[in-house]
Amino acid sequence: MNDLLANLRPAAEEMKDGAFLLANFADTDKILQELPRLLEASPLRHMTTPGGRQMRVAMTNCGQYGWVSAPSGYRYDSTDPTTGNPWPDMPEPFMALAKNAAAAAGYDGFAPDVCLINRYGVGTRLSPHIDQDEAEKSWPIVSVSIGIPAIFQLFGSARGGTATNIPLYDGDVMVLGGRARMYYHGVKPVTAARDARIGALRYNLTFRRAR
Ligand SMILES: O=C(O)CCC(=O)C(=O)O
Ligand SMILES: [Mn+2]
Repeated sequence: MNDLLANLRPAAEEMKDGAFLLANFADTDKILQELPRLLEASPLRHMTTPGGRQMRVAMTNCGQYGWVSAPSGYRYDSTDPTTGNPWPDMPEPFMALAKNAAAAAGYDGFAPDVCLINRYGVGTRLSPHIDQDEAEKSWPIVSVSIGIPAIFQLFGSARGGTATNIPLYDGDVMVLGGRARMYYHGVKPVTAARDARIGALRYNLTFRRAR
C-alpha cells in the first residue's frame, strides 16, 4: 500500500471488548510470495482432534513453535511431527506485520513465536473455540485473512450465545486482546468465491506467543 492510501486507511475499529478489526491492513501479495517455500518445508495437513475427528481446516506452522492437534491433545511443539524437522523460520515480513498490527490495536511489544497457517476451501468452517494453549494469555492473537472472504464469529466467554459476525476480506487483520482474548470464536462455512491469485481458497495466519 502506498503512503497516500496509508493515510486514508481507517484506524483500528474495536468490535468488542478488546477485539479490533484492522481493515485492509496487510499486504497479502507479500505474504503469498513467502507461502510456497513454507508449505514445501512443512506441508499443510488435516490434524486429528483429541476426539478422533479430522479437522476440516488444513494447517501447518512457521516460527519457533507450532500448534499441533493430535489424539493425545493440543500442544505447541518446536518439531513438526509430520516431517520430524523444526518448523520453517517465521519470515521477517510476517513478524513485522504481526508486531505492527498488534501495536495499531494498542498492544505494544508483541513478539510472536508461532504462526499457525490455516487453509479453508469452500464449505470449510472452524468450530467455536478459545485459543488457550499459550503459556501467557495476556499477549494478543493477531489473525490475518488472505484470499476469499469469510465470516468470523466472535462470541463471549461462554460457549454459545449470539455472535458478533465480522466479514473478513483479503488483507483484513483481527486482533484479539483484552477480555476478548479469551472469547469463543470461529469461522462460518466459507462460501464460493474466487481470488485471482489463489482461486477458491482462504488462508489465515494466526500469530501467537506460545511460551
Ligand atoms: O481463520 C480465522 O479467521 C480464525 C482462525 C482461528 O481462530 C485459529 O486458528 O485459532
Ligand atoms: Mn482461534
